[in-house]
Amino acid sequence: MPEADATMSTYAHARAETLQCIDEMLTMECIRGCPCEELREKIETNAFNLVVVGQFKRGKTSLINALLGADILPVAVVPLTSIATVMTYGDALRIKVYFNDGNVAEIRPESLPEYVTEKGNPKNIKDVSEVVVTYPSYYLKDGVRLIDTPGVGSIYQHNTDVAYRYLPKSDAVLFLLSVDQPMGKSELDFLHDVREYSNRIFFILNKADHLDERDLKESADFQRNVLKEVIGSEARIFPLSAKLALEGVLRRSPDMVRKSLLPQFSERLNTFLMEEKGTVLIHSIAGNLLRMISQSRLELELELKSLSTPIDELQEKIRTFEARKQEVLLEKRDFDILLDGETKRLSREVLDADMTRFRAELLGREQGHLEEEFDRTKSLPLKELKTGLEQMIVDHVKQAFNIWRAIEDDRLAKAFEAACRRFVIKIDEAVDALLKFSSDLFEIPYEAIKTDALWSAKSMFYYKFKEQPGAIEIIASSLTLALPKFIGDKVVLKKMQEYLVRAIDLQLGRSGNDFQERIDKSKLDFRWEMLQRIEATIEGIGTAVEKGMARRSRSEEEIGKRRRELERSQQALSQMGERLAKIKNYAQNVKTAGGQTY
Ligand SMILES: Nc1nc2c(ncn2[C@@H]2O[C@H](COP(=O)(O)OP(=O)(O)OP(=O)(O)O)[C@@H](O)[C@H]2O)c(=O)[nH]1
Ligand SMILES: [Mg+2]
Repeated sequence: MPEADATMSTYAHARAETLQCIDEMLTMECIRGCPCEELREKIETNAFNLVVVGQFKRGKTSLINALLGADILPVAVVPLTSIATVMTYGDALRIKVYFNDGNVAEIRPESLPEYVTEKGNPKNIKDVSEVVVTYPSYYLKDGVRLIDTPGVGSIYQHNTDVAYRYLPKSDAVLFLLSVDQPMGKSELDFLHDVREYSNRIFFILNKADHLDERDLKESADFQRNVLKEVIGSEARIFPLSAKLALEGVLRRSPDMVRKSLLPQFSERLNTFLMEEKGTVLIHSIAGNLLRMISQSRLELELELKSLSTPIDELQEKIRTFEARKQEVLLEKRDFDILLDGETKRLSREVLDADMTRFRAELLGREQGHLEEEFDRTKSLPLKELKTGLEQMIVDHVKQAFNIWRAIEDDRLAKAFEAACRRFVIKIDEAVDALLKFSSDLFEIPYEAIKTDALWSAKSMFYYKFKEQPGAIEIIASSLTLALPKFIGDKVVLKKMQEYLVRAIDLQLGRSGNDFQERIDKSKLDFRWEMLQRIEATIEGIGTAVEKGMARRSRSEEEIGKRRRELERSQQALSQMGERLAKIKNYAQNVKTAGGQTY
């Protein structure tokens, strides 16, 4: 397998250079309030979720092993994977199991099948939420997370549910098909759903080793035509053999690896990851740093100007600036009111509406299940009948909420981000206007730099979710069983119906509160960060002028010394600006050239 390619080295260079610039800017006295640490962290923790999905037994798990070149995850001929496994970068192979009740256990690699497979952990009786495996693979570098999901469409509905839970978190999807089974209706339906969440899909036609070259081409053409009908355009399909690739790597046989056709796919995947994940962020960070440089240059110019402008004139300009500042402070209040309204609308139109819809759906579905299960088990003694039904309700409600919460989380995060994006633009405009105003007022140059907002509501929102315990507790039902069996049956059913409603409403209330609390907290964080931007700008301009004014009373010699210092800083800023502009240009070019996924 290729260990690196040309794109990677250029990207790696851009990334390293950006980090270097950040480090240098941290030490530059003339740059105030650079959130450099934060930006550095954004680059270092930039995660990209690559979710592997498909019908059961297409070879998803095998493909992950092949990509990593190691036999880590268990594969089998029967529906196997039942829990999602997140592969992420680490110095050594380490495995952690996260349970729904919030517990975490580190396990040995040979115990993995006891947690992630249908055989070892049937119907997820161990209540595992997900498994995280760290491994030192080149593919997982720089924040790529490869996620193995259970296959959909098998007799195990809970496996399908788990796969669906990971779709909203995907940044790109690897969709597995295989040559031994042409695409069926249920697979197409699944693809339809996947496309709701992602338009960045790689189609892989696995098990290519079953066919010779001619038949493989025929199979790929067939699948391509089927796909075309669903997605409306020509899809690129990567035929390969995950099994052969892994064998080739393990036996150190480059010939087998080549025959597996995996390298064609992995090269495309590499390029894509660099373009999508890396450069988009680098572009935006370089843009934001340039913006900071431009603002710092303006402040330097202001101080220089204040060293030489006649005092009367300067004081007159300061008064004009103060008046403008008051107007901006008023605008700040308007932002607050708007933001409040927007988050309230979000709670009402997204959260409340989703909760109502989910409740109706779940209740309808589970009332049906309850009746079916009652008919099936009503001959049992009352106590067993009750316990069995109660357990079923608890299991189903828990499962349904785990999945719903993950999906709702994504919906809210997206809606919140959309609402906030408008504010970021408005705030940036207000800041730009203030800077432009000052540059006109003091007659100094200023270059306004437009860049996309780096602030990400989505990641902030997810972060807050992580803090929430995943456990769902369900109250015990109260029911006396001292009744004759023939009346008791009816009473049990009625009580269980009530219990179902209560269990759902209790969970809904808790989840609703959790979500609402996160909306409120995210709003406060966002508000603080935004207002901070305006304040920092006002302060920066004010301080620069004050500094210049204060020096006016000093000796000519001292003023001259300060002027030379400022000029040196100007030069340093302009060199830094050139370096950042180069990085931004590189990222821009890669961004424009890329973009096509299927
Ligand atoms: N011949 C051949 N068999 C393969 C290939 N890839 C996977 N298999 C076999 O297909 C079966 C299923 O592989 P898995 O990787 O477990 O498939 P999966 O999609 O993860 O299955 P679930 O997790 O149950 O959905 C196993 O017996 C694998 O050995 C391949 O490229 N060629
Ligand atoms: Mg699997």
